[in-house]
Amino acid sequence: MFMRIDHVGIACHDLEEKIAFFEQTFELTVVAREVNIEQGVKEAMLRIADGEGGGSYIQLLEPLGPDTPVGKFLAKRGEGVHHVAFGVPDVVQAMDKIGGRGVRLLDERPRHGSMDSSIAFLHPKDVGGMLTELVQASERHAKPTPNARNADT
Ligand code: MC0
Repeated sequence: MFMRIDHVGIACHDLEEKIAFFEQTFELTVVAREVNIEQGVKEAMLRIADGEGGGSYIQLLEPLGPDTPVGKFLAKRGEGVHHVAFGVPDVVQAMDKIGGRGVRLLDERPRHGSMDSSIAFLHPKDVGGMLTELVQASERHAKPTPNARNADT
């Protein structure tokens, strides 16, 4: 069912500061940036590798406010790994299968994710304490344009 680790989402207080750290320390490149109102985040994707059907990334997440999933996470736990996202070929099919196996779905239907992907979350309490995201990549997600440092998408 899982094709790859699509991304690791990291919650931070200051997106620009964290981008600079990841670029300078690990020589990663930002390939997309987005403000996702529905999810309450400002985020950046830094490419690790390309792959068939989708790449893999570090996703840096700054909350748009305290009363958002990432805002609440930061208040409770501080900065750190917020979720792990797995690439799937068909997110609706994966939701049906996983939901049918007793794991709580946090989304009734797929939502808009980074780089036009379709995403859905699974309850962390049902996945060993790990907030888990399913990602069906778009073509753009699989082959992002490099150097989107200042391009909000
Ligand atoms: C909460 N919990 C977590 C967690 N967040 N455990 C592991 N990782 C996390 N990130 C734990 C809490 O400690 C608590 O455990 C229990 O789950 C319930 O949490 P809560 O604090 O009572 O509830 P809420 O209101 O904070 O909700 C948590 C929940 C929520 C995961 C349901 O954040 C959610 O629906 N998240 C999915 C959407 C999301 O995270 N969006 C932002 C990323 P105890 O033991 O204390 O009961 S958007 C994104 O990433 C997009 C842009 C993309 O990838 O493209």
